[in-house]
Amino acid sequence: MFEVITDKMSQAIRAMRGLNKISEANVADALVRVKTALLASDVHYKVVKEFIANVQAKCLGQKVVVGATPGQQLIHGIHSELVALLGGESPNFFALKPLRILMVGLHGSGKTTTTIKLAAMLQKKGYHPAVIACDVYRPAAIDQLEQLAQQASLPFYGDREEKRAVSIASSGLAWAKEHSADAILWDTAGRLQIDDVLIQELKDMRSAIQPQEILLVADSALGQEAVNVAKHFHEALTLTGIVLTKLDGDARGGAAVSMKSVTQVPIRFMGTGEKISDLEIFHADRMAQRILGMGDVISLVEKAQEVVDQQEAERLAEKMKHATFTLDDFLQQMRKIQNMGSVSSLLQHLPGMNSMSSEDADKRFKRVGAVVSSMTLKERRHPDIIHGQRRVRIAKGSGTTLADVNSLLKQFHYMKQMMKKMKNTHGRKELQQMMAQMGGGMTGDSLHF
Ligand SMILES: Nc1nc2c(ncn2[C@@H]2O[C@H](COP(=O)(O)OP(=O)(O)OP(=O)(O)O)[C@@H](O)[C@H]2O)c(=O)[nH]1
Ligand SMILES: [Mg+2]
Repeated sequence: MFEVITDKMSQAIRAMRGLNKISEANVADALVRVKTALLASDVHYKVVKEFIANVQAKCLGQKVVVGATPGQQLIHGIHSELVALLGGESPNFFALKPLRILMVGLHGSGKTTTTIKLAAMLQKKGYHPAVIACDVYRPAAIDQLEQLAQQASLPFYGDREEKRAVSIASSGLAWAKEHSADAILWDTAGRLQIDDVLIQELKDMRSAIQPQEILLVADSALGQEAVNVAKHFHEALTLTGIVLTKLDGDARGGAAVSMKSVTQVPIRFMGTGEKISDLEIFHADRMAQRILGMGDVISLVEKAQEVVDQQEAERLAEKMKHATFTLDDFLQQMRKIQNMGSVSSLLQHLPGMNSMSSEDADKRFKRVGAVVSSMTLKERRHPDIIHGQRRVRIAKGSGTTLADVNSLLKQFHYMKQMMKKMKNTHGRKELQQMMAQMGGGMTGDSLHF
């Protein structure tokens, strides 16, 4: 996802890490790379200009905070500016009931697919959705929506005799109300480009159905053009949100970054594949982290969830409650992480670790395994007894150094402390947090075996 912007921005960010002073000259210097990265990713030039000016103003006026290096502080400034650019925190989309949603967008942007994806998501959130086919132009458009609705077991309304989209929109509304739907989605026709006829039709539909949400579905590969498309649709219809589609493709990421800032319309969802489940809620902060290569601990947790089964989760949660989680369990978790696939791909999700080569990562994980394996059963269950001579023996036995052993124990101790704080939460949630903390705990000094 967004490889160009991610690669270039993370390169720019890496170069900043070592910065030991914030002065006008070296901030400007560092920001030249950021600027180039954004422009190369198709971010609109006006957006780039404003972004750089904001970061500069923010960073230069700031004193260096104790505990942070100037480089880190600059990165932090860029991150928060990027979050703001991507839209910050949006209000909860799922707060209203009933909810009427009009889906609009250019031809082939993914309206029909997204209508179904979103309806399916609403169903998961406890709504009773229904979808209404209002594309009367493209042959087979109605069939496409009907088939997808069937696949997702969603109520569907269409009228193949009626040629006026507005009439279908209205009769669909009445039908959906009769069927007690509390989230109604209208799929509409696309055009190759915005034209007056399309806009008038959408305006008429808007008057007829009074939607609370008008979502623009936009292909993220549109690049610079995305900004104009969003602007036009917004001027004509007053959009309430944007859905970016095809993020799984080779989009550079510029569209995402520019659209919100030019229109002030929040990005609400992102399509990440062709399957009905491939729709995610858009989070500006997670996307900013991803783009900057700072990793996304949350996706790591989600990935981890797929591997750790429910039973195991409950067993571990129980252990955590009593803080009897041992080094044995720790080792098992490490192995699970390894089994989740390439360690390096997982590490990309951890802050500060994405620059580590897969070789490095695998070596480090192996080292952890070796250290724990060199402990006796008793030591693994009661790590508190591992003092002086035992540490030396373990280091020798595992072919590591005393510092490696100390570091691992420190990290484990940190995890246990985190667990104690989590006594009140439950099962799977606890495990999620633990996995996230594991990520966080490994990123500090203690990681450097
Ligand atoms: N890979 C990928 N493909 C997608 C995504 N969203 C939609 N598509 C595909 O894009 C193509 C067009 O999607 P549609 O939903 O038919 O687009 P539309 O806007 O309704 O198109 P028209 O009705 O012709 O205007 C289909 O092949 C979809 O499977 C996505 O997030 N990722
Ligand atoms: Mg369609």
